[in-house]
Amino acid sequence: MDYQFKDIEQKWQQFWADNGTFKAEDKSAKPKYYVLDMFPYPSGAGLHVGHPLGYIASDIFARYKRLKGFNVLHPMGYDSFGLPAEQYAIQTGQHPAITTADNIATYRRQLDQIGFSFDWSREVRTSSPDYYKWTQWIFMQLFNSWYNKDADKAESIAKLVDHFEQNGSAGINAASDEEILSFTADEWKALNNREQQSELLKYRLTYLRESTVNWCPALGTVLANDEVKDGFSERGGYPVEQKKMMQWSMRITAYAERLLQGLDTIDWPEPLKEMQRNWIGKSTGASVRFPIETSPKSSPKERTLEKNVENSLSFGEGRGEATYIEVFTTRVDTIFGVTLLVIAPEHELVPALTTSAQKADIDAYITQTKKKSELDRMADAKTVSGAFTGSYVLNPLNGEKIQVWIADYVLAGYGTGAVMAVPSGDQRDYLFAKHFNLPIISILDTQNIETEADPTKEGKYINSDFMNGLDYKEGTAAVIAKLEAIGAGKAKVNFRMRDAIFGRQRYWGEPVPVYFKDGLPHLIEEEHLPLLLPEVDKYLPTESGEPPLGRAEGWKHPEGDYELSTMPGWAGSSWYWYRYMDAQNDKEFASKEAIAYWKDVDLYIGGSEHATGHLLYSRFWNKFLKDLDLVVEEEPFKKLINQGMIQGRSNFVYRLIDEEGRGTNTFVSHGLIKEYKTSPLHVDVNIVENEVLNLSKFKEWRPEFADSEFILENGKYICGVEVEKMSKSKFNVVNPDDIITRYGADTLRMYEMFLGPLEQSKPWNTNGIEGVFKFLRKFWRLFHNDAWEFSVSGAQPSKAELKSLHKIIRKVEEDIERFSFNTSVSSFMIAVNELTDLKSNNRAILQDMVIILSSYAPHICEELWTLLGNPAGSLSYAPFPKFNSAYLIEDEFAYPISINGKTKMNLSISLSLELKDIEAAVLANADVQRYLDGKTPKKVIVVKGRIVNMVV
Ligand code: ANZ
Repeated sequence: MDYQFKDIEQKWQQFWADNGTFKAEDKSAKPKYYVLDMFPYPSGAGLHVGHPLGYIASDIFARYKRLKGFNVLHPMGYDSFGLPAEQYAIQTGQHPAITTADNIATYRRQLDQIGFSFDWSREVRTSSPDYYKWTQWIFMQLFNSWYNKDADKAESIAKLVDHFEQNGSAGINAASDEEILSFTADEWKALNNREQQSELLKYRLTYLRESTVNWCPALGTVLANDEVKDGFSERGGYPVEQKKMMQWSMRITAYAERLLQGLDTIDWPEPLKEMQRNWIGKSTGASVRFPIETSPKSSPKERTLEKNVENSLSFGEGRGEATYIEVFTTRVDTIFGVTLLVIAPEHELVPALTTSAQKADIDAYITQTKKKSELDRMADAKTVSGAFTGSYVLNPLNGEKIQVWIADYVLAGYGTGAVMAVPSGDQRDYLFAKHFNLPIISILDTQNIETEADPTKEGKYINSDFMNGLDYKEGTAAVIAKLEAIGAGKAKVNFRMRDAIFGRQRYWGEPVPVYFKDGLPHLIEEEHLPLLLPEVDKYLPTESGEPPLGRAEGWKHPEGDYELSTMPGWAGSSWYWYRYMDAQNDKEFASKEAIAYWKDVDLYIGGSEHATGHLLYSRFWNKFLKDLDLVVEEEPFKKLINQGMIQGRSNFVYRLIDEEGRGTNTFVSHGLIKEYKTSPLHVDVNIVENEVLNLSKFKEWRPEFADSEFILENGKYICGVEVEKMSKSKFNVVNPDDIITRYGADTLRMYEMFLGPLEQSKPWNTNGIEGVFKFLRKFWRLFHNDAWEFSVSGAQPSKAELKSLHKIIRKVEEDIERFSFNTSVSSFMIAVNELTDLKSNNRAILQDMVIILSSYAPHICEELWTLLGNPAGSLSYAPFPKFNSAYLIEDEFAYPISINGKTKMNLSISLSLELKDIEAAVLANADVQRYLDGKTPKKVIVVKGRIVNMVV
């Protein structure tokens, strides 16, 4: 029979489903291997050909690992909470759970058609209560934990309370809010429950606090930084503004250092690691307190400097009126070059520092700043602007009086929101000082004031008695020591990363398992998990502006109101790989045994758009679960690969424009558009083949084109082509279903790999798909005779056959181990061509070929495998053929045999023969004898491995 891909593929997909062929074992003598895909959000549009790219690669790898004797876990599920289903619900009133279930059904049908070897018995859906029960449970563990910096891990809040009861706050080194109290054990016990709870909130790893958030009025929700691009929401492109709100946050900053260190232990693409490093943004420097000059009368000369600093720094420490401005600097060695202090316009001390004379200036400047986004503020390095507050601080080391300014280049959210400006050390500070005519002091003896100070190169510090002669490192250490001695500063590591907002004012997400009593949050009882998402009449905020959960009737905890915001999109995806290990467990998020066995993900494939969102949050939750001894590995994903995007290949038609500039219903073929006035129009790529427009389909495509006319070239309408993002609006979306209907899933799988290196982005281009289809048919042909009857021979394989086979064994093994899937496809084609040329139908050879090809094209291989007489379904666990290098050794050479300088023929002779034996073999050959025509050569010249020449 000819290659009937449709029947074959349906048959095997059914077989795999019925027999649970890819069910992973939870206990096995085999080594484990965990291959994970980033699970999809099931959108209404279904899968396009770009989506399966990574899934195909991971499936090839998973299947290959099974052949290599591993117990492979290769699961799939759905990240099914999220905004699109809810937006749709708002428009149509349809419950998001229904939309989501429908979309999942479509995804599942599409995925099944591609022949993936997923273990569907472990499917997860983040929106299903038996899943989000555990997301809520993890939230509760975070609420019940704090970060002990001395132990460098999370510990239970109960332990912290014990410590407070016995020792007060002394001896606690926590990652906490800034404004924590110091107290004795007695003082702690004297606090009422409310006071204690609000203090503990400053330590919890998930906590409530007022924060400035990205508020998107159109979406009615708060967005994470990575969901905002250039001041607009990534989804939908709506404007985003800054707003202060009470918000749940996750204290990810506690893990900043571990998140950074961990990157050195994992095999991820370097650019991705670099993005995480930048996001974490570690800076090593110092914090320095500049005393505010409180009374203009007391000049530093009247009091000793130390006294002065001490007085202002110790006065009212921590509470009441501020007496100093704290800056963060990475260049504390430049402290003697500080000639002004610049604070962010939003800095909390601005009102207190502004003198009445300067008030108008400062107010005007603040108004102007509000119009700029943070991004604009950082990007705009050239325009200098700022306003003087009228107040001064003192340099803590030399008592110099320093003006305090506000300027928008200083960001409120970074460091302390205040900068010690060193015009001779920093370019922005220099421009600022120049513009406002402020003093500039060199800090190095070699320095011209216009050059940036670089003490790492040359020059000696000046303007300081104790730094003279020191190098950069020593100078920095000396300044810090001085500052520490007078309590005016200390070494400090600063991170750019902020705590992560953990709440959305939306419906379709996990309810936060918290209720409020006396204004304080309390966890619900664990036995009441999951806290189910309640029904609401509409998916909109309430009249009073509360989130949609505020509409749920009778939804109330006996002791108080439930939290009304839901968890953000990243909650469910921050731990899902553990659920696959033990997806049905209703006692634990996964059993200890399952976690001890599967441990971590060996290979994770997904898009690079998750570089700082999902991949950072997942690492954070993983480290937290590790601290609680709930999981065994510090990092969740050992190796990660980002697959490239498949771009759309758009086609265009060209509408003829008439003299009045109006569009006509005539379309000009692409090669002729220079001769006419036309305007381009996207056309559905599905009615174009090899750039030729199907005219009748075009007329049917849209009613307005029904009687369109065409100006053709060579009788055809040729379309224009451009590579763009694959999107509905560009009519360039290619649905895998259509490809499968025409060519089958095996062709689709191989073709997607054939398009190019996995990591690279590349346009979808069906022009070469026929070639892949023909290859599979040719492979099928090897097993069949001319009458398309299955026919293989049991003969001993020839050397040439073995050589072809072992070349491909080695190539595919090397390629897959390097994740170079595209290069294998062309090697398969070469091997099949070689075997075809050799007229090979050798069972031993072909059976091994079937195993090698099966991870790429599983359906055709299953069919051939059973035709070869093997038990159905056993292919997936057959041993991958062993490469034997002996078959590749070139042991013969085809000598050109020439007589009187003319090559007559080639003759294969073993390379191990000596010269006289070669000569004998040549002369004994019947064909050579024929050429010699009975004559004996006068001379025979043999060059080993090159040529045999005879003179007759
Ligand atoms: C004095 C100085 C002298 C500085 C010098 C630099 C060069 P990174 O590496 O990004 O951490 N800075 C501190 N807080 C800031 C804020 N909120 N907004 C804008 N700039 C801020 O950079 C730290 C440096 O950026 C700090 O070191 C501070 O300027 C500035 F020759 O202090 B430096």
